Amino acid sequence: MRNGIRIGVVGVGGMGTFHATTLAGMAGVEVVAVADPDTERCAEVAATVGAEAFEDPMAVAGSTELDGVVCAGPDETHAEQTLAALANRTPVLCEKPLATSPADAREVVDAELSVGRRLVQLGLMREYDPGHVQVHEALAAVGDVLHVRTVHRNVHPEVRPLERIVRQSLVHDIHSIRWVTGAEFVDVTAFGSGPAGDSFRCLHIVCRLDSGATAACEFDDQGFGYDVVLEVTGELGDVHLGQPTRALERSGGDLRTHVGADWFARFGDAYSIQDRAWIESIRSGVATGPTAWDGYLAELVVEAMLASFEQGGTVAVPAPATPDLYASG
Ligand code: ISE
Repeated sequence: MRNGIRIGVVGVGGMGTFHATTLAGMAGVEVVAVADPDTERCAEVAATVGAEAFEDPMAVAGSTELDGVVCAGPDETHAEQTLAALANRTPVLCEKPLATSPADAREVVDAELSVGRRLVQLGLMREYDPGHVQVHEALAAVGDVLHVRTVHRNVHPEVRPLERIVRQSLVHDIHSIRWVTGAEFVDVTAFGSGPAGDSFRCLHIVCRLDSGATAACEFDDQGFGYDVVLEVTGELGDVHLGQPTRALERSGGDLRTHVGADWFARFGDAYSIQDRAWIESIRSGVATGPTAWDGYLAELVVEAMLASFEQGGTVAVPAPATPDLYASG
């Protein structure tokens, strides 16, 4: 007998574990399967949520027994596992990035198009952050958007190659810019600095959008802590979203506040709201949130940014026609 919505989670790293425990805590939802080649960790998470543990991620991604699959393994696995779920018409919550190349992302889009309805929700979760929602709602008051500025500071334990920084981190800023402007990227010009060679840690990217607006993304991977800023300048005013207010400690001549060292402190609520929205979409049969098309377009911008870093100068971003399936969203 079925007790509720049956979910499988692929990958039990930080995000996969978060999804597994968050979803398992929701009324009417059962996490019945978790998969990860790290069998020890997988068994631990499986025991915590009362699921069966699998070593082979594809056993869960391609299972016909599930109502939904979360793809939260390494970036390189997202496209293949999402395709396996799509082959069974199983709804997917895929962590970003959708893929690690535009061609692979396009394959997911094409598979979803051949199903003929949306089944993929992409984990670009800032759309669910209450602060980002407020920015979106405030846009009506500032008139046409002229410029968007994003700042993204991260503390990553290991030095990430540039390709990882852009694909794993900047992908959020790329999506925020598209989301608040409703415009697409025309071209990007990237600048970076860092300790040596290709290990840029501090990035600055200037972008032009097809609405005539501009955007600038600033990123720093070795900052003081986690910090995300979104600022929109419009014809009539601007909207600024910084770090949410926390208590200020005043002592010994210092003024201190805690910002958190990673994104869970800043975006924990957004992830939970996202996961609830995904379950709701499984119940209603109407997919919502960031799409596979958003993931594909983000990949095109990621590639253009990487090309600009590599060869210098301005690099054009391709502008594929939007398929009807994604036109209203
Ligand atoms: C991380 O993978 C995330 O998804 C965070 O939201 C982002 O802010 C961070 O930069 C990424 O490394």
